Amino acid sequence: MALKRIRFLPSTYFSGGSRRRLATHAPTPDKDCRVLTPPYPTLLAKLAHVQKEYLGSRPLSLAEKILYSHLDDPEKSLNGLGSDGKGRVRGERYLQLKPARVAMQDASAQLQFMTCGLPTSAVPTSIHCDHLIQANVGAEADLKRSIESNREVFDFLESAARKYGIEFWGPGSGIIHQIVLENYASPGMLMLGTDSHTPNAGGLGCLAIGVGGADAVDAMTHTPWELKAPSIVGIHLTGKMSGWTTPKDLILHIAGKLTVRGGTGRVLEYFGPGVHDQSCTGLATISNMGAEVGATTSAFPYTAKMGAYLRATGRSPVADAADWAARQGFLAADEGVEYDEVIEVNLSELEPTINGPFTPDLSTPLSKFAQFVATNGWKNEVSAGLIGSCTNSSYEDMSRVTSIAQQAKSAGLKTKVPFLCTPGSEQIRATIERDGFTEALEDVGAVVLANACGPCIGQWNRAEKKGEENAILTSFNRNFKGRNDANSKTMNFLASPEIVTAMAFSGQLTFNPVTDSLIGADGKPFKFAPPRGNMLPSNGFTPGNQSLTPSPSPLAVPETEVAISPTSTRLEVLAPFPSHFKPGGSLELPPLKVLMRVRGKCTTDHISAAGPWLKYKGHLTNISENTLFTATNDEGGEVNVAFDYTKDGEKITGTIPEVAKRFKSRGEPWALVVDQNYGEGSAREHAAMQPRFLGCGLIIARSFARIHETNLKKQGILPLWFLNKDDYAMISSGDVVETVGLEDVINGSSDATVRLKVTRPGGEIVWVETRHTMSADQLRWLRSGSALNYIKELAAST
Ligand code: MIC
Ligand code: SF4
Repeated sequence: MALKRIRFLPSTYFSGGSRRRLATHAPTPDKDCRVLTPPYPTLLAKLAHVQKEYLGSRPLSLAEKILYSHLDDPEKSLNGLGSDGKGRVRGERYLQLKPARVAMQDASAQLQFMTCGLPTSAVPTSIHCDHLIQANVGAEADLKRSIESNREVFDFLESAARKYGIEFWGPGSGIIHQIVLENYASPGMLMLGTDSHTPNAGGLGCLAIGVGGADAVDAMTHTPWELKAPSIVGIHLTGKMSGWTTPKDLILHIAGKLTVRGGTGRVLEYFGPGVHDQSCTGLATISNMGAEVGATTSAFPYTAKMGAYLRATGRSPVADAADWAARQGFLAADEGVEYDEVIEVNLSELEPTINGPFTPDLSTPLSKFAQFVATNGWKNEVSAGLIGSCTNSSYEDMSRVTSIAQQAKSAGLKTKVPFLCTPGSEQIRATIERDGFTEALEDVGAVVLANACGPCIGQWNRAEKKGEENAILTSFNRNFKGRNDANSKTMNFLASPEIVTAMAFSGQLTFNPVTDSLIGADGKPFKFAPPRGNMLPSNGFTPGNQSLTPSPSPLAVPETEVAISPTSTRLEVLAPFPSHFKPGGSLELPPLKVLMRVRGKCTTDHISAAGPWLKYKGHLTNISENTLFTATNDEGGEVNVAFDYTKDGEKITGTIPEVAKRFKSRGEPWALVVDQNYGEGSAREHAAMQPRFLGCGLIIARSFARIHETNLKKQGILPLWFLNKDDYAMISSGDVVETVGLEDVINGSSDATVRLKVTRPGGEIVWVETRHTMSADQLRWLRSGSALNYIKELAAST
C-alpha cells in the first residue's frame, strides 16, 4: 500500500509575534556520531597501501592523502606508476573515487537518481531546501509564503527523501553549507555536494567538492566518481590578522590574485602558522569562496579550533577520532611536500578588501576603494547592505557585526539604508537571538530574513532601484550581473560582514570605517572601534526549532509514493537524452549548426538565470525557456539575440531560446562557440541540461570552468577547447561543424585529436584544431547520450 504523502509545513514554526522568540533555549544535543565519524583506520590503511604500491616515499599534500584514501580500486587510477613513486599523478591521472557523503540543494540530483531504480542511496545523503525562499518583508512571513508557493516541490523533495532514506532539511532549516558544517562535515572526509560552494565544509578539514547532480548520482549509486587529479597550490599563511581584517578579506585578496580562472583544476591547500589562528567558520568562509577562483576545493590541516567546533556542535566523538587521526599524520600535509605553486600571504599586511562590481576577482584594498569609486565616476551612495548567506553567517561573524551595531546604537545611529541579515541556519538564528544579537541588530534597523539563500540568489523582491544604477554591499560570495535583484545595473560589492555593516551606517560608498568618522546623534564625530566577537558561543549553541532537524540515518521507506503530476508546471519526469550516434554507425557527431558565438563572460547565471526561474528547476521544459537569455552574441553584441537562416540565406532574428527551439523542432542538432571560462560560477546542472534538451551536441570554448565542463560531459555534450584561442572568431552562426577524429578518440587511439570541419553558408570550408579532455569513461557517456544512460546500460548488462 502506498503511504500517504506528507504535506510539509511545520505549523509550530509560525507561533509567536513579529519576532520569533523561543521560550526555552535548550543546548544543542549531542549527535549520534557512529555514521558521522570517518573510518580513520580504514582510510589510513588504504593510504598506506597506495603509498607502498604506487607512490613510494614522496611526501604528500593533505588533499592527496584524502583523495588517495578514498580511491575505489587504486589499481584502476594509478596503474603503471611503480612503487618507486616515479610518474606524475597531478593534472594527469583520472582518479576513481568513493566519496563518503552527498548533500543536495533543492531539486538537484533526485530526479536523476530516481531514474536509476535503486532502493536507497549508497552513501549518507541529505537534501536541503534553501534556494526557493524569497526575501520580502522578513523571516516569518517570507517563509510562510514561500512554503505555500513551493509546496509541490517541497512535498516532492520530502517524499523522495523518505523513499530513499535521505535526511531532509526542510525550508527554514538553513543553507546547505552551514548545515553541513554544523552536522556532517568531518576532518579528512571526502564529500560531494550539488552546489559549487560545497567546499565550505573545508572549514572542518573535509575535502568537499561541488558537482552537478549527475556526479552526485555516481556517489549515490556506488559508481566510482571520477576526478582528474588536481594540481595543488600551497597557500602559506604567516603573520596575524588584526583590527578590521577577517578571513573574508584573505579570500577576497586571493581571488584578486588568482582571478576567476586561476583555481581551475587545482586544490588550494593552506598551511603555515596563520591557519591555526583562524576559527573553523573563518576557514569555511575562505574555502567557500575558493569556488570563485574555480578551485576544485580548498584544504586545511586539522586544527584545535576545528576540534572545539566539533565539540560545540555535539560531535565530541568525531573530534576525539580526528585528534587520533591527526596524531597518525593523516590530517596535515607531509613535511617537504612539493606544491605546484606556493602563494605567500602575510596576514599582518592584509587589509579589508572589497571585490566587484560584477565579478568576484576585481579586488580593491579598502584604503584605495574611495579612489576607485571616484575614478569610475560612481555615485557615492550605498543603496543596501546585506550580510549572512552561506559564506558569512557564523556565530563569530554575527557577534562581530553586533559589536559594530552596539557602538552605532550608543552613538544614536541607525543604518541609513536597508540592512538585511540572513542567518545561515536555524541553530545560528536561535543562538544569536538568545544571545541578544538579533535584538541589537534590529534595534539599529536590520531586517532579519529567513534562514535561506534569499537575496544571494535573486530571491529578493526588491522594490527600490528598479532599472537604476546603484551599489549594494554584501558579505556574499558572488556578484555577477543581475544576480541579486534581477537589475543588471545593480553593482554588488563583496566585503566582510563587518565592513558591510559599518558602511550601512554611513550610506556612502567611499566611507572607510578604519579611518573615517561619522557624525553621532550628539553632533560630534564618532569613529567605530575595530569589531570584536567570539568564535563560539560561551553558553553553547541552541538548536532552535528542533522539528526542522531530521532524525539521523532514516531508513528508506520504499513504498512511499513520489508523485509527479503530469500537469505540473514545476516538476517533470526526466526523459533520457537520445544518443547522438546511430547503432553501428559512425562515431563522429552528426553535422551541427552553430547557434551563436557567445561573447565574454558567460557564467551559469547567464546560461540558466536564477531568481524566479529556480522554481522550475524540477521541470526541464519550462526552465529551458531561459536558456542563455542574458548571454551576449558576439555577432552584433546584443544580449539574447540569435539568428536563423532560411534556405535562401535570409537572416531571421529571434531570442536565443526561440532560435534553439526552432532548431530542435527541425531536428537539427546544434553547436555553440564560447569564450573564456565558459560556465563559470555555480554547479547549476541546468546550464548543461537545458542546451542538451534543446539539441546542443557540441560546445567549443576558449576555456571551460571545471564543474560546468563535467556537467556538459555528463549530459552528453562534447566540450572541446580551441587549440589556438584566436580561432574563436573563425566560426559563426549558421556555419555547419563536423568532428573529424572523434571516432579514433572514442576507439581509444592514444594520440588522436578532434579537428573541426567548418562549412560556411556559402560552401567555403575551414579547419579548426581543438583539444579534448575526455577520459575513457566520459567518452562512454558521450556514446550513450549521457552518463545516466551509461549507468543504466551497465546496470542492465550485469
Ligand atoms: C549559487 O550560489 O550560484 C548557487 C545558486 O548556490 C548554485 C547552485 C545552483 O545554481 O543550483 C551553486 O553555487 O552551485
Ligand atoms: Fe545559497 Fe548564495 Fe550560498 Fe549559493 S552562494 S548556496 S545561493 S547562500
